[in-house]
Amino acid sequence: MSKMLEIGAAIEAGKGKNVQDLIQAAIGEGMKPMDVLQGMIDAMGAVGEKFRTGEIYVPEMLIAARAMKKGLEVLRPLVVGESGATVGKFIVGTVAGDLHDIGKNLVAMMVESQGFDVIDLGVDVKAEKFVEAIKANPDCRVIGISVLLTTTMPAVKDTLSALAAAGVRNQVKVMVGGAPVTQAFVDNIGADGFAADAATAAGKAKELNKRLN
Ligand code: B1M
Repeated sequence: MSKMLEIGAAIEAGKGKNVQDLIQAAIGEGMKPMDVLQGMIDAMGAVGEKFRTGEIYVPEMLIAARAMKKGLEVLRPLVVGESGATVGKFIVGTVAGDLHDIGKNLVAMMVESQGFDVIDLGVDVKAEKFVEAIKANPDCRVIGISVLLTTTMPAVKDTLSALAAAGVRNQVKVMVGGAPVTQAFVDNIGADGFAADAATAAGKAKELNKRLN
């Protein structure tokens, strides 16, 4: 069985330590960190499919997510590298009501690898917390909102309204992403950028950052 398949199986089985050891071994055998990362994302997608079809339930999804995060602890330094100088600040969080953060963490990692100073607000981030973070970082030009549930998508629009009400909306460009998000949704709520995956998000952050400098 290929190392990547073994990593995927260990993620699904929730064996975080195995995932870490297998990642080290795969890198040692010459696999690129980005290829390992993509394989891990695919493995989480397979977990999601099993949940969707009712083959597994939330607890199994949770243990897989934990194993994925353990793996990312090992992979992160290899992906982020020594990005010294910062090109700017990037405030990121998962929207209020939503506890999914694997994708958000990957986006944070990839944006950091492009030289940004990332301020991660975590999950279930209320609109006022985004407002406070922007006020505390007036030099921040780009913020990112991650959303994974159709039921929490309306909270993204509420967050944009809260930024406007607080008078900070024009200070930042807002990028939105997450499995259910589309460009049409982003346009419809008046956000500034959409990215379907973490690598694209890193490029989009750089593009949006330039637009306001
Ligand atoms: Co939940 N969950 N989950 N879940 N979960 C999904 C999202 C779901 C699609 C599963 C399914 O039904 N197939 C479904 C949502 C359906 C919908 O609304 N569309 C679902 C559900 C229903 C639920 C619960 C409601 C289940 C329940 O309790 N009945 C519940 C909700 C809890 C809550 O949030 N309030 C729930 C709970 C959970 C756990 C907490 C157990 C766990 C999350 C653990 C964690 O994140 N720490 C979990 C997990 C793991 C999943 C799945 C299996 C995997 C999500 C994931 O991490 N994918 C997921 C199924 C799926 O998505 N296929 C599912 C890997 C990750 C790398 O992909 O997050 O899409 P993703 O991120 C990508 C892109 O989206 C993009 O880049 C990332 C990397 O390439 N991206 C951005 C993400 N954020 C971005 C931001 C950007 C730009 C790009 O700019 C700022």
